[in-house]
Amino acid sequence: MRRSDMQKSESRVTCSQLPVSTSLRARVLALAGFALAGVIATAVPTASPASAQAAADTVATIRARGQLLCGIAGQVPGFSAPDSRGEMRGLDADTCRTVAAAIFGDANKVRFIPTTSQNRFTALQSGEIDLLVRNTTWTLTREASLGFEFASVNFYDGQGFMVKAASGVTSARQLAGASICVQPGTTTELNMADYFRAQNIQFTPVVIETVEEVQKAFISGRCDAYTTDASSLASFRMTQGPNANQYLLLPEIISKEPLGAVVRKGDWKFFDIVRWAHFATLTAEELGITSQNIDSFVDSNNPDVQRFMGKTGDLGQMLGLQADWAVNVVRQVGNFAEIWDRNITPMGVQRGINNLWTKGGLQYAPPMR
Ligand SMILES: N[C@@H](CCC(=O)N[C@@H](CS)C(=O)NCC(=O)O)C(=O)O
Repeated sequence: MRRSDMQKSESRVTCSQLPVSTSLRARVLALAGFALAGVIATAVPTASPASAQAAADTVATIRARGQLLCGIAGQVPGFSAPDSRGEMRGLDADTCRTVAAAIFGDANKVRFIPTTSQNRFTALQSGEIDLLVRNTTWTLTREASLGFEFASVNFYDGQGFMVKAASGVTSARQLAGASICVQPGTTTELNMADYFRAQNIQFTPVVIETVEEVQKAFISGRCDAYTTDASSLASFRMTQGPNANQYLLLPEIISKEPLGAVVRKGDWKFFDIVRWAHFATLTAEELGITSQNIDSFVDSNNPDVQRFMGKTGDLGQMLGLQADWAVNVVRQVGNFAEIWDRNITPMGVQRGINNLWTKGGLQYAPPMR
């Protein structure tokens, strides 16, 4: 299907409740002459406006505020969703916490800001958030054109399709003529178009902004299939409880979706902290250090452990942090395996390529020295 045909058949539902954009637009437009205003006004970020903020000292801003402002999805169990007590839980939420633990020695000094697939990038560009950890795929465009850098990857994912088991569909190749629910402003939307065009298969995208509405549309039968990152499909299935087996994940994984933590380009001090907070969780896993046993490593004579604990060397100082920054990350949030097991394992998703490199996976931390 050609793009023009696709657009004709596209059904668009716009969201009336965007958590960020209203105040965001007002704030940005108030900054007279600020290069970003035009971008926000059209809500289609294309240039590299964040370079205007390259000189900003994000860490100083975070310290002065006393809190990290972390953009998350807020509605994706396993990644970021409130628990019964209203605490934000999930892999993305914990990634935010590792950064707060590194900067403040207190993983709780985070304010979670819900963003949508559509407004997440303007929220980061404008400074409404310091850090974006929202099921967001690392792509060339997002770095080279939107003015961001991906500091870490917390989940190597891929795009999948879910159908109702009762439909009898068992392969994405059987989706000819199907209507497929997807969220806008995502790599998902683009990959799907590429995939079906390459196979010469016609389909109707049903583009819906909020995850709640997109899932409702799929459940009610308004679309025949639902496509997004396979991890999010697992999350959706889990939330269906006893009805979970009514939904089937098709075998085709059609893309690479390295999901990670995103910062504005140019503030390397903050970039380094976000990146090495993640590497600290991997290094701890590699060294066998957990939130539970970390105190038993205090007197270790292993030089790698001594540096990790801040007993020798000056790694903390180099990052502008306390000597025990990595200890705070692991004690308060856990090593990567603990973070994974707490958030992802309950969805029935295997570690697979997200394992440490020593176990055949892609998670690899450069030396902490
Ligand atoms: N990884 C893709 C897709 C991201 C995305 O929006 N995923 C959906 C999957 S459920 C999501 O997070 N929705 C939550 C929401 O919109 O609140 C991207 O970066 O474009």
